[in-house]
Amino acid sequence: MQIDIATLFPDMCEAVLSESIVGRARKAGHITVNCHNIRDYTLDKHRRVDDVPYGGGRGMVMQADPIYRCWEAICKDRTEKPHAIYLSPKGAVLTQKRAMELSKMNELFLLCGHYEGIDQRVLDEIIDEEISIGDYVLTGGELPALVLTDTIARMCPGVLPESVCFEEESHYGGLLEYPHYTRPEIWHDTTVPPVLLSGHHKNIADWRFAQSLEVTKEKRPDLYEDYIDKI
Ligand code: 4GS
Repeated sequence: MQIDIATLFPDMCEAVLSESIVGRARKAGHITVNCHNIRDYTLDKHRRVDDVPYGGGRGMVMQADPIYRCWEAICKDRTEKPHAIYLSPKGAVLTQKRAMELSKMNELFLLCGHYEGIDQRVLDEIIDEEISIGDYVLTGGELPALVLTDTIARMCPGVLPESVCFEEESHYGGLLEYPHYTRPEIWHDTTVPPVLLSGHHKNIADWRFAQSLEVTKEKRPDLYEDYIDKI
């Protein structure tokens, strides 16, 4: 998987992507993530990348050309055109299912917007898909691009030690996760559920599945109904 992120804040993206599991996966070569500064592609002598909106109104709009030239530069050394995603509240809300599908693609281009938005013409020309990370408004598309990169990265081969790591977690398979416990056995007068100390693998698996059902029914009745309808 190769992900190219076009942003006005490459250092912000790089800082997040250099740490923890994603940072390790990049160093080990399991995934390639490059952050590109859109400002490097402006032809303006003052390095401007935005201007006032036609038709008036508040704020600034990101210009088409620097974004297009950034996209062109990325495409030039690729064999196939990357699947281009614009992170925006107008997009379809991100789900585990879509993230899983995207993790099977070879090359992704993630475009981060700022200010009031981006000149529609460049979006119409290069963008294949718009994705939102939720129904709320942020100051920029960087955090959404990082969220998307993180969830995709963990499903790429070699990134997590075993595939069970992501298959057992919340939203994978449509249920929320069962609760976890670790040492000590008694903490603040509360003991660990005895079945977890039994060493009986079948009983433990059954208990965890029952907990998953219960937690999902309680916290996310919408997911629970979907799950029940499918079985
Ligand atoms: C989101 C979101 C977002 C919208 C970017 C206002 C700056 C901002 N992007 N999911 N302009 N939610 N973007 O809020 O993806």
